[in-house]
Amino acid sequence: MTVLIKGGTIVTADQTYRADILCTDGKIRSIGENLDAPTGTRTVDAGGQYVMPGGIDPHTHMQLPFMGTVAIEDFFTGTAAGLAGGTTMIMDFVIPDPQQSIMEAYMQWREWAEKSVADYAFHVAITWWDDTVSADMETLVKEHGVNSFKHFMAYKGAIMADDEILVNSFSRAGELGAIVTVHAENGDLVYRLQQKIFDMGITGPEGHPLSRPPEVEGEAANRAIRIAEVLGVPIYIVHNSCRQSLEAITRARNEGQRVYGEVLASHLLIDDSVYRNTDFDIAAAHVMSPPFRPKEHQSALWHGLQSGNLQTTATDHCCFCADQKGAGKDDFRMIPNGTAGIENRLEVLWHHGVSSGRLTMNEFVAVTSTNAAKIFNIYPRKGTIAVGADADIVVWDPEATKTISAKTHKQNIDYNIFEGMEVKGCASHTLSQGKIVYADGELDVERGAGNYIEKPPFAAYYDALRKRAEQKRPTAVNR
Ligand code: DUC
Ligand code: ZN
Ligand code: ZN
Repeated sequence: MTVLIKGGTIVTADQTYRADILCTDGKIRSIGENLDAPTGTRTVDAGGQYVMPGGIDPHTHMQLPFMGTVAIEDFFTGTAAGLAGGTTMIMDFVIPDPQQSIMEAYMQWREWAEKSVADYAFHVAITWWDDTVSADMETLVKEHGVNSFKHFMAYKGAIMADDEILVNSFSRAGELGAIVTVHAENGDLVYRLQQKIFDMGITGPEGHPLSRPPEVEGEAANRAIRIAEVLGVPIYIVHNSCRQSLEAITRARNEGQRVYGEVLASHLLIDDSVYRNTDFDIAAAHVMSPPFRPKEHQSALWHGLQSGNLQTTATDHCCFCADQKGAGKDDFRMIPNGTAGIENRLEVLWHHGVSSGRLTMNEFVAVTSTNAAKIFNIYPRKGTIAVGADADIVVWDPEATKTISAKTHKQNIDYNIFEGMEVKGCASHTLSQGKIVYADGELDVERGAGNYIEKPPFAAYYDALRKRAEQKRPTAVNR
């Protein structure tokens, strides 16, 4: 398919300019004024609209087996919902059970993801440790395009990585030229607090945030950052929800450490009052970890994005319906953790970020697409509008308005955490691999059309690190 996007204003992370874009064979072939199109070309009229790189959501969990159930949004429905909101690529997580071969788990997730309608990549979680895990990490980096390993510092007794696992895995990731990522919450503290709160008779969803205060997140973020510092490995902290973890990141970045931080659109916009809703289904629908926080944390997180100490936005899209959440009716510890948002991330961030003056349009592109592509080393194939880049593009109508609702969303979940939010600025068209897959409210997707995107290791970062280490090594002269 050849597609001409005509008359729009291109917005990338560093430029805003008027030009047409011609896409063929999945790539951006030319960019210029008044481009001619070969016969048979489909034209998208982008007059009065912005043309931006498609969103990259670096944090999703499609069809994740978790807490005794399975997230009901699968790779097909989830990537389709993403396209409807202008997100053209996801990075999902392979999460092996403890003692399960990580290679076997990776193959399982690859198979599940074959039905994706948009491009995808994987982070692989390290949930246990032995020599086979170490060897499989090497195979994943060298033969399968995995350059990021995830560690859950929470979920004690299940997938939690303790300090010994963190040290072993971070060290191995460094040898392989990979980046490490963490879910930062002190799992031992969470476990203790959950027990205490439950024993006090607080059994409903309001117990969830009480058992995971910001301090447990700040402590874990700081610990992971310092372990990464000692071992000389770059680190990415997922879903920062509070001032404490942002401060840990900011401090380390000010010291020159390669530390990156992600924030969820939901943590920027939703506060902890949702857990005090007396309707169990509504309160439980918001149970995710880390939990939503008191409002003052939202301002801190916006400031983190504005200052560049947080670089990416994500959703942690992980869908459980009311009947699944009901498993924790009498015990908040049993409520499956997860909320949705892949379809709405761009529009809520545009409305509350760009329209409110918190972010420029270019910063919006950076935090929804470009920075994730750069941090995970797939730039400029993804994350920008440039000749030769993948034709993953969103045409954005800044005048379109909508009221977000579970009644109309395409996500496979019975609740929308942004229910009733009115937004101005929405995707009018989405192109994935140069094909128009979403236009004026309708999806036109093909099961299995999504490609697996390999993420190469970080040669440049590790070269720089080696040079620094050599310079610091004592010699006969300066000893
Ligand atoms: N947090 C969630 O809320 N769901 C999935 C995993 C996670 O860390
Ligand atoms: Zn997490
Ligand atoms: Zn997650």
